[in-house]
Amino acid sequence: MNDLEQLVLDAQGDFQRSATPAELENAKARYLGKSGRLTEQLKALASLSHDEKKSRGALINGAKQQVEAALQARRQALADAELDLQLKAEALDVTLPGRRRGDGAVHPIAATTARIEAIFASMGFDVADGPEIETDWYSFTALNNPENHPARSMQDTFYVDVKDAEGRWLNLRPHTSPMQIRYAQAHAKKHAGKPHMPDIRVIAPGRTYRVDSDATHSPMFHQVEGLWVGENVSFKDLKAMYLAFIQAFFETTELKLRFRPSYFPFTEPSAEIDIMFESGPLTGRWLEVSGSGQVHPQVIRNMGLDPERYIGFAFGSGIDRLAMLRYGISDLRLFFDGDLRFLSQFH
Ligand code: 2NM
Repeated sequence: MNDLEQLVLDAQGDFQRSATPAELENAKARYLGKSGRLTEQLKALASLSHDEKKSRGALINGAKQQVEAALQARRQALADAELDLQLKAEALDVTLPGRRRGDGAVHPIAATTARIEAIFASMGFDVADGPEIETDWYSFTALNNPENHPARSMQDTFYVDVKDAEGRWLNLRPHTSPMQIRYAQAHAKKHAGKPHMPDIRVIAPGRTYRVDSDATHSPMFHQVEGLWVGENVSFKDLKAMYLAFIQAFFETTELKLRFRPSYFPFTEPSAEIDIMFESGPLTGRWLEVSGSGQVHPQVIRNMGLDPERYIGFAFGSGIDRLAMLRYGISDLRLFFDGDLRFLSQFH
């Protein structure tokens, strides 16, 4: 092996052993730098004759090309390895599940309300919505509550520190009946003077408030009241309508209704509505699900209608209680605690 072949072999070995670009550039300097081994060879040409220069020069150039090729190959290999490491370090596992925000869901009371609205809509009932802060007249006077009725007391009703035009405290409505009055008034006004007024068929679902709090009472709860006013309605319409509703609500015809005499200032006669399931887990017990009655003539008058001509039937049910029966829940407060362990069971 001649000296140039040895030089090329040494350079290839040095380059191959260089583990970093910096080491490789140092190795390069030992061959191609200002006083590198190849550079020294080229300098040595100066002392040769013209012919020797030509042949020796060609040999040195050949060796130089081999050294430069080895250098270039090693540079590329180091760059490739570097890129490879970087790609591995920055790799994304695209098969990992993403971090997503949980889906929201409809609250069981909202879902129950929507079901009730759909069932009554299918029977031709309108759905009315209105203020939760009411005047004394709409919450009590219009509904035939006497001045000294306990419902008017501060132990039973929440009052707002603002007075209405009559100088009476505003209240948080203790039932949705004020909305029934508002709806009936608007209906009566719309059809005043016409020979015929279509029947009023409306439900008023929504939040209601009473000073009450235990496992079965919450200071804020939900009611749905229904009202049917016409010239030719009777208790049998109330009974048939309520039976159709409650059977649709519980998705069974295997239940019966019972009307039990009761008292409300706004109805006369008045009755509690009980149901009994004839199959399923709640079989055999009468369950109170609603109050009801024939709307008192004074309340019909307060709606702007003539009680000699129009007769009305109404009921009021607790939406929360209906939801508890439907889902088998024993503590009303679970609905309002906002605990996801409870709420996520209704998705
Ligand atoms: C009930 C029970 C009985 C009722 C009465 C009225 C209105 F506005 F027509 F007078 N709406 N709802 C009513 C009747 C409510 O809840 C236990």
